[in-house]
Amino acid sequence: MTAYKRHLITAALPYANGPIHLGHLAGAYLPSDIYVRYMRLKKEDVLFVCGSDEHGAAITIRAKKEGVSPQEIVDRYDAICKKAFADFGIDFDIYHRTSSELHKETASNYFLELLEKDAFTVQESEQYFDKEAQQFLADRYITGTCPKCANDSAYGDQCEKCGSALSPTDLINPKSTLSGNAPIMKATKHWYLPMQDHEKWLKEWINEGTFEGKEHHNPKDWKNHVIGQCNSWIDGGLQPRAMTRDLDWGVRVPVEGAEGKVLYVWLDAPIGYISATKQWAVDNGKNWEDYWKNEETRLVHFIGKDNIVFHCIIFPILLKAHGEYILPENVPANEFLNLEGQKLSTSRNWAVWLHEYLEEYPDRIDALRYCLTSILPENKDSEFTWKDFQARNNNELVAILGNFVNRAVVLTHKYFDGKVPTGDFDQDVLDEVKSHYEKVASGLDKFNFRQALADAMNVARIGNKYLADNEPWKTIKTDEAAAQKVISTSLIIAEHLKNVVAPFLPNTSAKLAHILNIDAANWGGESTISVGHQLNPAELLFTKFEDEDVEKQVNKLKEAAAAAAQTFTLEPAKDETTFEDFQKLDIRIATIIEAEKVAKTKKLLKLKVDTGMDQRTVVSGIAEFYSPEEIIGKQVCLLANLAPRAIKGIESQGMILMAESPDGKLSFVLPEAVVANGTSIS
Ligand code: B3M
Ligand code: ZN
Repeated sequence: MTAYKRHLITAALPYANGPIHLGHLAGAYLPSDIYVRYMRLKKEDVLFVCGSDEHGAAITIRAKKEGVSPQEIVDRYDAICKKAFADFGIDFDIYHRTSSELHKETASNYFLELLEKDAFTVQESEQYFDKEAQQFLADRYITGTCPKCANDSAYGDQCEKCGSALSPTDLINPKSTLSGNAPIMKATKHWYLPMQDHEKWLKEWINEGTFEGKEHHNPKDWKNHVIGQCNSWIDGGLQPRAMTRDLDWGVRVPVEGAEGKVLYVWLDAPIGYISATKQWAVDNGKNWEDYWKNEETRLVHFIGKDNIVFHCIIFPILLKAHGEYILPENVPANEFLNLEGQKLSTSRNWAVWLHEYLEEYPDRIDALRYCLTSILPENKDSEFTWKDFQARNNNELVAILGNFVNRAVVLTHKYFDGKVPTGDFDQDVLDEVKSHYEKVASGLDKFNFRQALADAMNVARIGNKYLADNEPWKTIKTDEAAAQKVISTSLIIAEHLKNVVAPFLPNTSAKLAHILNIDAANWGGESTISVGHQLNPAELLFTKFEDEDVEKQVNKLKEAAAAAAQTFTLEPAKDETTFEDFQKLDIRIATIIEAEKVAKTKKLLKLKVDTGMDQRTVVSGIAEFYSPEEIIGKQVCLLANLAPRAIKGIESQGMILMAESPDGKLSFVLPEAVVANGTSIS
């Protein structure tokens, strides 16, 4: 395996169609930032690139929804995301844009170079087309049911639920997202990447870590879920994939006869890593090719799991097909972060937005970094709750890290005018502390950020215990030399703490350096604190997050989601009716006693309900929202005197009343307390 001279670290280019939320941070940006900070501390040559992904249907659909131009959308969100990252301390060397001229030129040339190398096949075929909108439907312009996992809102290029990459024709029941209509077929010409020709080397590269007969990386260093997703995709058989689209927003296809066509966003976007590197090289007098065309460079992509196939299969094929580029040495993708029991969602506005958090809590940057790092979805989905945030902030940052540093510094000021009292240290405890550099490093080297943070935090734990065991505030009266030794040793522990937490908590590390009046963090370096060294006054590193804060944040989340739900258009009010007409309806409380799916249907359940008067069969269209098992024993409202109707050959004797939200979700209407079956509703 190669000894690397430099590292090129990329973090997924977020779509400039919305602000950054905690899910983005936990997926790619926080782990990559921690990793890069660690590499910089070790004085490695490392370049960290990112930028806005400004093409693709994610952008144009958003623009259409807001009734503004795509350019307005990307300008707005590029600025918001860029600022939020900078304010939060995600320390990119460059945050670039795929709408820049340099990028367009880079992507366009890359396409031409691939064309020259015969990397594509050109094919005319029938594609889905929306007659009403007069547009071909690919990617996010078309949705339907995923053939792999049955998710009914899979996109034309990908199912975000199971991660499969799809083609529009794979979707079951395809629907245009522009008009909601079923599409028609229409012929069009596209440039295809014959991915099936690349199966063999991809399999070897991913599973054995060999490339062109040489050892490329150790496959044991890759996460299992990443390899698993790649294999299941390759084993499913790779298909030719169109690298061009019939759209007017994007990088133009630079060949004759391709008018009205742009590059596929998943060809365009990863080349964004290359153009970002080029721009950085121009700005810094460096050679970009050192980072992309030199085997002594180690390329690592930090992404979320929905981007795995694009970074582990499609982009590597594009790199290999070109021939001059290196392949990623690792792709440490994270899984998803959920929020307060639900999936994060931009459209439902169920999210904690980074720019809003920073506005509200400018002094709690490291607290958020700490909490998110502690729960990173490294190998499985995880969950952020404000209650957990509060617990980690109060019980760990305030009570352990902050408390230890504060005690050590306050005692130094109280007894020794803020000067390090002696050069006589407790070597045993310092040795134990120093062993943590290796532990933290080993976690970070393996992308085990949670473990690495826990190990860094243990230095504060050791410090706290050391103070508690030795009680210098007591021994100062009986054995001053002993107290001096404990305080001096604690200050050295605090100095090491400043170093080991630096990749995770950069602001805390800097503050600690200031309080201790020493240099910023260094990795594993010898202590610079010696007898007589003057400290600065103590400052609190962290403050408590109160119950009111938790409540406020949870409410804010719920209110924002409710407001977003409200933006659906409601049904217009119905015509007036009479009390007499209403009285004709016999609505009763009944209990579901049996439930089963109706064969060959997606929506129907056959229920047996006890109405108090009788037991009867009702067919109800709720199967997409409730499973048979979970509803047995539930009370429901039943329209009991509805004329019987045959549904799929089953006679349905009544109708269960459901609340239907504007987006079509159904939920039961229930009496507030359990009441007798047959109770009537009027
Ligand atoms: N913009 C997808 C996303 O934001 C995409 C990543 C591009 S990385 C080259 O999830
Ligand atoms: Zn799926």
